Amino acid sequence: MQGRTYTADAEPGDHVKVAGWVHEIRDLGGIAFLILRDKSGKIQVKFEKDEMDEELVETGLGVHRESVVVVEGAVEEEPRAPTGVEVTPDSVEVLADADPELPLDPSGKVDAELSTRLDNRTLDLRKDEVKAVFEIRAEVLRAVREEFRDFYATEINTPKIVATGTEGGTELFPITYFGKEAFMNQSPQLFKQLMVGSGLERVFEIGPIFRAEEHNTPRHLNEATSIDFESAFIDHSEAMDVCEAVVKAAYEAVEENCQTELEALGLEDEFEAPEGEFPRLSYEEAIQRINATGKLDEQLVWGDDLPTEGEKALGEDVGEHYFITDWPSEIKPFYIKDHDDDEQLSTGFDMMHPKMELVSGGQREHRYEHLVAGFEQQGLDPESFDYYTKMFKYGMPPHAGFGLGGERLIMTMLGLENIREAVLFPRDRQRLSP
Ligand code: ATP
Ligand code: AMO
Repeated sequence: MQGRTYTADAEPGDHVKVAGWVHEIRDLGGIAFLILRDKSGKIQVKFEKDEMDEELVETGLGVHRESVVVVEGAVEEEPRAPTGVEVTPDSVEVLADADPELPLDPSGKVDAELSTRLDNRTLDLRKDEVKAVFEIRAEVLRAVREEFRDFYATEINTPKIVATGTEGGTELFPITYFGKEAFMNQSPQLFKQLMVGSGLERVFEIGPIFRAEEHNTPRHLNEATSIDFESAFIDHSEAMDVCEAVVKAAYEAVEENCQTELEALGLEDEFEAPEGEFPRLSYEEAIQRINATGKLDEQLVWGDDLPTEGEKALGEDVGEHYFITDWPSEIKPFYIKDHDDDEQLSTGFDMMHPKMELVSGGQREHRYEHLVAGFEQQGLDPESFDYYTKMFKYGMPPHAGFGLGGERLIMTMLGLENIREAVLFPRDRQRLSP
């Protein structure tokens, strides 16, 4: 809109055209105020009924809440106005009227259930504290990209319609691809690995992953955002260094650039970027510590995957971000390399927030014969992964990497109760639209 000024930029002495939504109308009798809201904030528009054109007053005060209006007028200092300035309008135009019955209250005075909010995301995101989550999410992704680039990694995009799955623990979504069976990609795992053998050597991808998770939990989505990294010539320990740096960079960027958003969420005092090195516990130490808490009904033994309650108990015990390293080979995927001196022990690692797992990663098996043998051990047909394995015959360097769950990072960073709050339009078992 030509000549439009954001409300936050309106200064006393200016003559402005401001556009946005009617946040509130306060009628005090002889004087009334329209609070206009836009992306940058809010501004008060003053109507002195006896002194102003009748039609102008009628238009300005007759409009329903959440209608879209454009107001032109002079900006003056007014200490009693919420932002210290107000506009005295010489014109008000209604661009889009809003129904007086709203499915949820964007002023936030009336709470709404999460499902109502998700059904009406447009209105929900008119609330400062909801908008803040997505401004922070955008800042996190910006910072993560920058950090990867500082590590000399190249951003890539890999296919999301694929022929095979990679992550054994979760189901695939089948689709029909010109009469053939295909799947939605669970992870860019194999493609990012193929790229470390290419001229790109070190890559990252931020993109969707699709998982037909059977559980309906507050921390699983059926479409999630994976932040993937993979690099030639590094081992699992160096991959952990990168992982830690990326997570810290995300927190630091939010701390530095998102104070307004943190305030909207009431987190300005609590929010802290993690400091110091993340402790690295071996799987063996992890199960011992979980058992020692006495919080599980049954003691864990070597080879068990960590149950959700176990992760929770350990998280409370450790109290900060930490890694779990040296997992039993049998519970890690085929692409993870075992330790050279002990093939029961893998180089796989997880990075944990006290409340949940955020990352899986490890050094990869880059030796062709070992890779093919690993497929067979896990009951997978190496033939169907031929497009992947054959590249390991033409000079595939040792490499390592990780996948970080984008929504889990945001969720744990902001203390959100439900992962769906970190996605604009979440996909779960019950939700396919909007
Ligand atoms: P993986 O990497 O093993 O595929 P994940 O990244 O989803 O799983 P988590 O979310 O930490 O890992 O879950 C750990 C394990 O607990 C997973 O095997 C998951 O399927 C299982 N799990 C999660 N929530 C529940 C639940 N509510 N009930 C039962 N099992 C659950
Ligand atoms: P993994 O399966 O552990 O590893 O996934 C990596 C991270 O992605 C996030 N995540 C999810 N977030 C929300 N909903 C889901 N359904 C979901 N599934 C996974 C988690 C998890 O830690 N290929 C490996 C990574 C690698 O080795 O590089 C992989 O996909 O935060």
